[in-house]
Amino acid sequence: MTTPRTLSLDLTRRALCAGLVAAPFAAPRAARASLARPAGPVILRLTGAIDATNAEGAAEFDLAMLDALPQRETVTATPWHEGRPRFSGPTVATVLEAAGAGGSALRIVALNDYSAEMPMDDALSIPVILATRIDGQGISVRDKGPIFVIYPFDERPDLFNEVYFGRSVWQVAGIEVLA
Ligand SMILES: Nc1nc2c(c(=O)[nH]1)N[C@H]1C(S)=C(S)[C@@H](COP(=O)(O)O)O[C@H]1N2
Ligand SMILES: [Mo]
Repeated sequence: MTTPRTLSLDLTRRALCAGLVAAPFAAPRAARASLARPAGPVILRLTGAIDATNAEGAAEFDLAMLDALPQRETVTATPWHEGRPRFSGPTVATVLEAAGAGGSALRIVALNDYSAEMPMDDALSIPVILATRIDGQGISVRDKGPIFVIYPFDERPDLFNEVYFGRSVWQVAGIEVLA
């Protein structure tokens, strides 16, 4: 018969074992996180606080890799487009997950070296899209592509203001995950 004392000892031993077993496996998890290597031109480069890399200190994505992630779309007006186009692409959160990212904020960097800081909370609580398509068509650099940060303004009219316009980086080339 199991007395309360031996039960608690048993639980303690199990907790210790779990800890001892879990610890060595927890650390290499990052290294094991797999991220395919891009076959085509790299259009997005994540750096900083990321676990999954496929280049020196970076997680690089070509268009096919971004297309392979779950897609989100939103139909919305923006200050930069006529009418209400349909924007589609992976969400910022999806891309962060693919790169095993964890941090407090993101620095979104554009081809022209403009950059804006996005609080991690935006990525976690708003389906912000890294749009790779407008009405199903790829976005040329001339049209502020290949990636345009799109907040779902029509779904969330409260976001339609300068704070979020400033975070709506176009010609996105990189995301630095800030610890
Ligand atoms: N690539 C890039 N994205 C950018 C900017 C920029 O200069 N370059 N400016 C940002 C800021 S601060 C704002 S308010 C809006 C400005 O858009 P507008 O220049 O069309 O008014 O875009 C944002 N996205
Ligand atoms: Mo701005």
